Amino acid sequence: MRPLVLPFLFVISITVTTSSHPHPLDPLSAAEITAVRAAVLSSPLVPARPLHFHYVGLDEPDKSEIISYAYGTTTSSSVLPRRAFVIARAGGESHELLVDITDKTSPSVISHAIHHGPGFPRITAEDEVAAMALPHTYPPFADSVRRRGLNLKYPPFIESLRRRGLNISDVGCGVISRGWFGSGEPSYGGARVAKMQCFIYVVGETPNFYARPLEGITFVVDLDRVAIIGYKDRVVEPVPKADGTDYRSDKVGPPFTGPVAAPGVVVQPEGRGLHIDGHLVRWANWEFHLGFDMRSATVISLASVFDADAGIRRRVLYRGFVSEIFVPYMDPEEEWYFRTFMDAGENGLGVSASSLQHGTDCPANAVYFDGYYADTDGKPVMAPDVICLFERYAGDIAWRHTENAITEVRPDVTLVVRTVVTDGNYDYILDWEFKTSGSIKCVVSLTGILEMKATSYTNVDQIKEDVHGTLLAENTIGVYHDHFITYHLDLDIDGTKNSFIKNTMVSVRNTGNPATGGAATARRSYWTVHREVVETEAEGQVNLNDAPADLLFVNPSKRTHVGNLVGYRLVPAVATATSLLADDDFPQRRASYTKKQVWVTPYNKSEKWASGLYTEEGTGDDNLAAWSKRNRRIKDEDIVLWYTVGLHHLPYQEDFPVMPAVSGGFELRPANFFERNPLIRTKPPGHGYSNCSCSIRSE
Ligand SMILES: *[C@@H]1O[C@H](CO)[C@@H](O)[C@H](O)[C@H]1NC(C)=O
Ligand SMILES: *[C@@H]1O[C@H](CO)[C@@H](O)[C@H](O)[C@H]1NC(C)=O
Ligand SMILES: *[C@@H]1O[C@H](CO)[C@@H](O)[C@H](O)[C@H]1NC(C)=O
Ligand SMILES: [Cu+2]
Repeated sequence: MRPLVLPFLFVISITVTTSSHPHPLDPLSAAEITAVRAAVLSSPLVPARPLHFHYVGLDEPDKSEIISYAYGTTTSSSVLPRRAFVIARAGGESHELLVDITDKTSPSVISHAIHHGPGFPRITAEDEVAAMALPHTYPPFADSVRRRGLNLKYPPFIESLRRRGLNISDVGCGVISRGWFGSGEPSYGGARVAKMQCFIYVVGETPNFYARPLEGITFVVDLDRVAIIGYKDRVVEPVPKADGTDYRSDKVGPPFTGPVAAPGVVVQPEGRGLHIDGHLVRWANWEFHLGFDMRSATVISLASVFDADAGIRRRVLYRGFVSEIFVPYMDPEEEWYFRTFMDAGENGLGVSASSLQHGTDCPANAVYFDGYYADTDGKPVMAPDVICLFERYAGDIAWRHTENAITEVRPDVTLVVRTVVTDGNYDYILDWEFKTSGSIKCVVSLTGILEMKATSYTNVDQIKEDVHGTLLAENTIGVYHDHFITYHLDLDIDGTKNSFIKNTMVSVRNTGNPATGGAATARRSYWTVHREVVETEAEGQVNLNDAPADLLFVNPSKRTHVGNLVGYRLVPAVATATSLLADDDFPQRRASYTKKQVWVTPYNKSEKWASGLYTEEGTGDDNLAAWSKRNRRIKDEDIVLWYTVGLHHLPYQEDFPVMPAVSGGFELRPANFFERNPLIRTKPPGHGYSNCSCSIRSE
């Protein structure tokens, strides 16, 4: 669900400077976005106006060129072309353009195509602003609002309406993508269509408009024509009250509770251990490139780890980013059935990235990166402080041992790359944590506001039927839903060609008879490992809940001294839910990849978006599962792991009015990659670690 109040956009003025050549994976700069715009607008290939930009991003050079730039002999990016990929809407069509901006002063469109298949590019903020203005001049809606004001079934509500003298501008409407339901509903002549739902939003009452839905009313809007093409006022429910929905500190307290928190002081007496050169980050034994994209937000590329024992830098991850976030709601009623959001493809995670609050979203020792993207007009927008990086010492232990009189302990200090995506009501905190052990840990934490449905119920004792959610407060249901966060992880373990190995644990019965391979002991059973080197995509799909398995990505041509294949393994953390929807249900067809947490595909530059390039109203014909139907070879190939973190969300009262963060994630952990514990030679810390002048507060 999208915000009714849009963040301020900083449109910056550009001075084109002849700067040094960017890294081939650097996101488009403001000057480059400006050059792309100029090329597209002056191209005779797309004469129709108005022309709206829905996506503008880097079209990176081929992977082989980037690999040789990063690790080979090519030392200058000046030989590599600089290109942008654009999706624009004009004349009722979606246009795909490649723009060469190698020379920013004379950018040129080098290819153009019109998308003829199903689906549309993302809904822009400008689409939403235009649609949101429509209800206020739509007479049937005024009638609906009045109808609710006079509804005698809900006296307290009427009272408050009268006192307030409810005026239609106290109502705000938000755009909701309509999903895709095949021939089960109108096609509206192939128009780009969304729905809208409205909320009571009285300035000064509560900032939490998601808590006060005007239930029962649904608009259908043609986004290109900016026109209402459908309207339904089906049921009248009371609007939940504003009391208790505010979450601002000056409204909820004092008195305040919780620890009398000492402010989070971070002391790094020798400065940050972090080196930043443009978009390249070097920290401890790690090095990587940090990018940003309108659709995926943060992009980690070319992550490599220094192997101190071998004295060389070794490749781990070519590219990692969040490819899609699928959030289907579990209420089949008229106002809710279509709420099956795909946040990256329908809205864009990068354009939804929040400016991080210094000292609270990220600690005091954080450094910040701005993001740049194009607005609908193609002009560059600067999103300040959308990525932060910080070293974290949270009191954890990296390794330790006590034996006789010896104790050795090493603290676990890590580097965190954080982005917060606020897609309307929900906030996703997306962390990439780099550990000196060689692990990369991805954590996604969900917080923010639930999507709530208004109801006449005020107590669970009144409820006899399935209300598809939890009664969170009087007149307020938090509707059941899922979150599926799908990561694109192009692992390049010690090189480009890798294989995927499933090590499944199987129970073995001890026969007690050496003649039949048993051991002549009283032991009845044990487990061992059934090792399978996966040949094709179909075998590479794994549901983690089927059988216990270690999932390994190895370089089949690299071995340790004792002969193990060097590799990394996938260690899932909590949140391994898979979709429970029927395979033939429309939202499931669009997100058919959510029945398995693990997919492995051969690398293909154009297969980036798990839900397909045209996700909005898309049919799933171009999604991860559709590509994988080709059942390509994935053994000893350049392969990509797609991992989906899944959570079934049954709301609880504690999630109201704003929910405490709940997390899921996974870790990519070295597996026979190093010859031994890579932290063995970590220097024990000096006294600084325990230097605290803290004393216990007395009451
Ligand atoms: C509704 O409120 C707005 C803003 O307070 C005001 O400008 C407008 O005249 C009001 N409309 C009616 C019909 O009362
Ligand atoms: C890459 O993927 C796209 C989309 O799935 C497909 O059309 C194309 O044929 C693929 N290319 C190769 C070389 O497999
Ligand atoms: C602790 O920190 C203070 C202030 O930075 C410094 O003066 C002192 O020497 C430190 N003590 C130790 C044991 O490191
Ligand atoms: Cu949720």
